[in-house]
Amino acid sequence: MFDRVEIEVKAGDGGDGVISFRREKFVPFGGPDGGDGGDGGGVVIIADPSVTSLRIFKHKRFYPAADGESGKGKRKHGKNGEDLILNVSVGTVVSYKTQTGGDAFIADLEQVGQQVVVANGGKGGLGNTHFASSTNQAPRIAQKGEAGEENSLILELKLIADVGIIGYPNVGKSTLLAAASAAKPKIASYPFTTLEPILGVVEVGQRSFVLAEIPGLVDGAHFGRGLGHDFLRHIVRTKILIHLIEGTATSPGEDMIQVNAELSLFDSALAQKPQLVVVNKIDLSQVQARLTEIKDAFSSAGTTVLFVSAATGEGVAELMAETMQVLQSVTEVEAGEKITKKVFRPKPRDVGIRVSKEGDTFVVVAPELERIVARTDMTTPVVRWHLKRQLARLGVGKALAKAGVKPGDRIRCGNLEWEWE
Ligand SMILES: Nc1nc2c(ncn2[C@@H]2O[C@H](COP(=O)(O)OP(=O)(O)O)[C@@H](O)[C@H]2O)c(=O)[nH]1
Ligand SMILES: [Mg+2]
Repeated sequence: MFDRVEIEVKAGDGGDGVISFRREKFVPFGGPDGGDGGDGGGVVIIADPSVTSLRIFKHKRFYPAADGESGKGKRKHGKNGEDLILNVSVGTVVSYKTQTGGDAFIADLEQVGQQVVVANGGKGGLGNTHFASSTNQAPRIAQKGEAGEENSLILELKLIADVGIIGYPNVGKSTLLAAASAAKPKIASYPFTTLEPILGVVEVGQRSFVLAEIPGLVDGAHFGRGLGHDFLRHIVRTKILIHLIEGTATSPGEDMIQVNAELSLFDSALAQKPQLVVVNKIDLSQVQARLTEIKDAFSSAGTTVLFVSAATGEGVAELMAETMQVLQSVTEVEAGEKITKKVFRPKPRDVGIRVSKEGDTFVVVAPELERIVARTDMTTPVVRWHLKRQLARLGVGKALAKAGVKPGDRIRCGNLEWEWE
């Protein structure tokens, strides 16, 4: 089970703006016509119901989106880089991996089609057309494209039940869950089991689904006590049910009808989910003796019934293969109904500016600013002017003032050094 992976994403860099001048036969000095660079593509993660695990992300770690193209002469804008879309399972929790090794929550992709931007593409640089002024009609400057964001991400698949096991107490729900998966539910220790859903992952060939025991629905345990939010969420999500029946019951068919009646009293939507009806405990001789009788009773009621022994494991693999098939057909129908809901970043990332002093130089640590300056040519005044605005926007000026910077002092940020003015 690959339920947690770490990947690196990088949004595309913005294309550079260009320096170019119009060349026309009879015009001696054409004006500037350098186009802007295209924006880099972003990296977007989207919840896709056809992705059943995060397994594919194990094979590759680095996911870069396309860069923007450089601008061209004749004011031609460079092509924007395409977004890189990563499809993940519904129920994937996306977090940033922080520098200190912790993780910072970004989004919980709970619904089909839900998406989140995990790295923003760099803006394309401006071509020299933007820098013409009355005093400089032939500007020889253009902006470089901005670098795309780079992030380390953690993708975690929060298990959500696909299949629920229902049935009266003691029919063997916990035992079946334990037999089919690696889950370790408590067996027969509590009359009302626990109200926390117990989940297990069932692997069938290359595919898998999440199986949950749904306790307490039909034995009245929900009355008065209320079911936890988590529990209800699983019940709602469950796509199909395994209805487990006690093989030693006086009338197994009657039991099924009773449980379904109680189920619809509890939640009519749940009662309408497709069911696989399964008789348990066929290892017991008294059950063996009446297999045909049980089968006939169910089939005259219009229901096909399967037989297993959760205790010995007999018929369990076949039941799980059957469950997988039914689940797939149900999921395919659902995937047809597209729900799209956008999620945006819950809060802007911490700009986190710190100023320290190394000798006479003030060192500014500001990740966002470092990203901006990484590709900036500081020798031109316009670029310096842009940088100043960014410094103000990010509050770097304030931080420096607090640190006691004076005009003429050296400032360093990333690979860039300049004089405070
Ligand atoms: N003989 C036999 N006993 C079983 C089988 N499955 C479960 N049991 C027993 O039935 C009792 C109730 O099982 P449990 O899984 O806790 O039922 P739950 O209340 O539906 O979760 C336990 O004593 C189990 O050992 C089975 O296939 N054969
Ligand atoms: Mg149980």
